[in-house]
Amino acid sequence: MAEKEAKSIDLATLEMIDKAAQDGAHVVFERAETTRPCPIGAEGSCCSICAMGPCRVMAPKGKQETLEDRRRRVGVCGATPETISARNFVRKIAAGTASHGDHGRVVAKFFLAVAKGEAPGYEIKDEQKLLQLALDLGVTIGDRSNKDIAVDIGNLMINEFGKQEGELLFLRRAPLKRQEIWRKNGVMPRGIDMEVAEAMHRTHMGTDQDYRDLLTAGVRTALADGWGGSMIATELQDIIFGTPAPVLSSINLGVLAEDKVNIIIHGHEPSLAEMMATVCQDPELIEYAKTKGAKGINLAGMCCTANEMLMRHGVPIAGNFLQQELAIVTGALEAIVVDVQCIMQGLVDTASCYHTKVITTDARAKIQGATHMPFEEHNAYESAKAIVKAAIDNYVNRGKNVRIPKYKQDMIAGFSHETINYLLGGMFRASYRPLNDNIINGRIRGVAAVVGCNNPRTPHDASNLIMVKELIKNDVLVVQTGCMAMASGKAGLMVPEAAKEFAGPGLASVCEAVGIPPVLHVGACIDNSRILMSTTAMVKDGGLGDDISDLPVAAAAPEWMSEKAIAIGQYAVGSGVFTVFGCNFPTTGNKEVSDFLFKEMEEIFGGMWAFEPDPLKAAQLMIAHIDKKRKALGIDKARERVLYDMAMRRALE
Ligand code: SF4
Ligand code: MSK
Repeated sequence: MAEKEAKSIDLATLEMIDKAAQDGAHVVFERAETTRPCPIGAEGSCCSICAMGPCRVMAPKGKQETLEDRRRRVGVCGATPETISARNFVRKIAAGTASHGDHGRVVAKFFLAVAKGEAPGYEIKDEQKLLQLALDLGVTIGDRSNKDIAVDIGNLMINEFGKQEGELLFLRRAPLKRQEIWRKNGVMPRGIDMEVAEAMHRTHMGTDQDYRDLLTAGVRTALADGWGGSMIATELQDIIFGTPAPVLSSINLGVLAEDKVNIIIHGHEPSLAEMMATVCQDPELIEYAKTKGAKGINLAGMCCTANEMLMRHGVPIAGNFLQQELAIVTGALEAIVVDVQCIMQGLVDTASCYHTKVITTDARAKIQGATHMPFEEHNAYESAKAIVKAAIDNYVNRGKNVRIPKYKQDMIAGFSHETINYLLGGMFRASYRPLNDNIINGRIRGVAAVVGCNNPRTPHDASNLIMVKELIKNDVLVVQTGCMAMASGKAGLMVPEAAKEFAGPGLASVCEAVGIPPVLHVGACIDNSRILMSTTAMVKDGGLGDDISDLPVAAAAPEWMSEKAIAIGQYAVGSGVFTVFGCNFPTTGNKEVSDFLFKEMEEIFGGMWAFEPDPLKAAQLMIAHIDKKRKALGIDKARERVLYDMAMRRALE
């Protein structure tokens, strides 16, 4: 059992790992055992960017290095371990920024098509947000039609990708002090694509070879993700698909249905998934499913496409990143329909043991052995219908080897920045004032963002659970995105009752008064941009300093694995947030580079990285940072006073 628990704390996952072994199906948990990480690459000490290498520049373990040895510990070109480590780190940032940016670009083009009426079946759903965005961007409203306003916004947003000079438009949303810090340090991103291209150029053999300069430039690249590509994707998706509001749903492999055609949507970009949700309600297709012996069609999600569909429509979630192959192992999945990012190629091999069809839909993400059924936005309904029909046709191939774990858990999601505003302040005076007040009076100690992926190098979902429970127990309100949000959802932390059971008395009293869980689901990975907006709103509402770095907030990615996570971490730190990563860290082989990230960045940007694989210790680091900020704001005493509040005493009793 102990060996099993080292893989996951999720019972549905453990049950399916066993079934996979019985069925002879290969899954990620097994591959993580047979394919061990390369220790040189893991610590960032390998360079493979030119054909004179790869060059390995690890420090000798356990012995003092002579100056001469240190001089010789360089790549063939003479690149120092610092340059190699920083280059590797910045390349991850560039890849992450490119991924979120490319997502944002596709959304911006799609938005423009919707605005022009060239994407039948889609429309502008959130007109209020459209007008708010027009105001933010300086787009004339007057008596113009929403369509004309949206066309202007679409063009402005597309322009953000190819812009050659100036500053990204959303950067002006940040607190003024933050903008000054960015300008002073020359890290205001100009155009999103340009920042990615420049990062790739800087890290090419023989270009930027000063690790501090590389890592500082990496901030500019990353800001082009958080305040650029990701924010564009979030904002425009909200306008065309609807801004999330609280919604009840359920999560884990138990959401799959024994007697229906099961379809999972997996990946990150929601345009197709939105149409899939509509098509699965089509009476003609439901009838068609019945002709094949099924009772209906059951749509569920995986990874961030799931988060998008959960947040806006309450579509249930089958699981997070490490569960994608296990959904196939149930034997009850007719099709797994994928778009981009975080899709394991292993799906195809797992599917070869069952009847599941792996269907790719995006021209940028095909998989050998999968069926490609392109999603055409101009013909969206028919594209989605063809995919759903293929899944229905596959129902008759479902074998007898079916076992759906019984585990599923209720959860509430849909906590967009706007929703939090309304919930706290009310419809007519939406604001973060009540949150700020509760932080100042000490009922809420601070706010922590716990985000990111799963990683089979650490027990699935375990670090998240330990960290989040420790935070809320200490009155820290937790906001989550990505696969970590799903881990908390599965563990029952995203229902209002969790406040009473798991939160400290101060946080619990606020959650009970507002009717929210102590752990808020904010969305997909790109929706970390919502957290940037929330922190900005906290600054602007007053009483907590004049910059994001003054706030009693912290961030973490305890089970990260993706390059996107590094980009997110760097833009969080570059925005002034203390950010702890667990599992492993890609610069541990180099003290100078790690010192820059873990220490020097705080002096420059007010935020810094930390690496702590023990989730309990990591949570305590976050709490200590929050307390440090409370002290600097002079509100640490307020927290002591609250311990003597009668309501708090009653709660304690
Ligand atoms: Fe080696 Fe330098 Fe080439 Fe990197 S760039 S592989 S360190 S020779
Ligand atoms: S899906 S990036 S595994 S959070 Fe966004 Fe999950 Fe990480 Fe992919």
